[in-house]
Amino acid sequence: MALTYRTAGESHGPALTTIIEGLPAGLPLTPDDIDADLARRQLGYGRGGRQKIETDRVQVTAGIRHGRTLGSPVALMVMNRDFANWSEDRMAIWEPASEVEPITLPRPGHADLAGMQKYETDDLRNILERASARETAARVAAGGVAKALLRRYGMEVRSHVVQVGPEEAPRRDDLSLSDFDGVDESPVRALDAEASDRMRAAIKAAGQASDTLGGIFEIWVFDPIPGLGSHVSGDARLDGRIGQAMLGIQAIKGVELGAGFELGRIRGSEAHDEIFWSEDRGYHRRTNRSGGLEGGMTHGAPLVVRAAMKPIATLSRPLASVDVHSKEATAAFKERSDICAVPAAAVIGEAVVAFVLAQALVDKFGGDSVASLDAAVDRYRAVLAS
Ligand code: EPS
Repeated sequence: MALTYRTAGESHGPALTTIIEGLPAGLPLTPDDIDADLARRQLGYGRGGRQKIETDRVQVTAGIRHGRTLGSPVALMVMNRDFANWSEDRMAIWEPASEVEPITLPRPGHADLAGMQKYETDDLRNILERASARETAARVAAGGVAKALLRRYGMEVRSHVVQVGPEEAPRRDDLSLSDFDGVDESPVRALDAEASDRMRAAIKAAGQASDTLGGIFEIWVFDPIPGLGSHVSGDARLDGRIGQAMLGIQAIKGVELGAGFELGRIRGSEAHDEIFWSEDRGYHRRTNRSGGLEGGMTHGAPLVVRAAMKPIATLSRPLASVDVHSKEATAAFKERSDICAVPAAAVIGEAVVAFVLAQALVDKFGGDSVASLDAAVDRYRAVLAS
């Protein structure tokens, strides 16, 4: 069975739900496998008031017994504590206790206007609630499970923020797993202390100007098993699957794999990673411009994915819009929001990349139980070593 997940839930509804199907039985899991990432997603300088209300913790309602998966769908729930403030009226499931006016001033950069047209509603809350990046908590929950599966086979997923607005961190192509130790202690999840200070100052200045900032983050996956993904069809290529997963995150507008767009500017002799072999290392590369991917497959070097996030579209100094009732020019709807969420987006990026790799792992090695997955991976590793 293919490994898939689906989320449900509105930003200010009762809860977020994640259902994961196709996990092998017998995978050991602890609450911390999920909760640690949920907590990391809530960090970052520049978050708004909502994070003071929420303390995200997972509740498992199906699929796990005595700390191990059963092979049945795993259902995860993250409560929205803020729902208590919305349940009577604005987000009442049934008839609201008092009349709720529709919100008719779509925000540029949000799903509001196109969503109102598509779903034929004059109330942008009907769109906003699901378009909100609150939903990413549910994806991070799925990612925590995927990471536990990957970790079993020696694969570790990390992230760092490389740019906030105009402030860039020095480019690093040589990172190792231990370089990421302590990255969560930076208020913007940057590896370089000086860049971290500049990024923090940029967020502060944007906030003081009632504005918002985007940025760029990078995901690294260490020790991927070679041969995950496939060259045989476009939709089997890991490049495409990772691109889809990353671009499926709210506000992500660009993705690069390895040297990415730079590869369009240089010659082939400078662009590719020459192949070497030694007794102790087997096949290896001295460069990683491919970001660990060739022909839509992992080749064993770290997977490196970069993504650009646009600035948050809810502005406290709102942009020009039009009232969908009167068609009069007006300022867009204004709501409490974040100034910058790039540090959180990096954690979300880890989750979606982890899930794509876990899917590729299950696609390749199959099996209804981790015991059969273990055996298939061991056999394959023995073939690679021979
Ligand atoms: C979001 C708006 C803000 C963010 C939210 C995403 O929520 P609120 O409208 O409740 O202040 O805080 O992100 C989260 C709640 C979260 O947990 O990440 C949006 O419009 O996308």
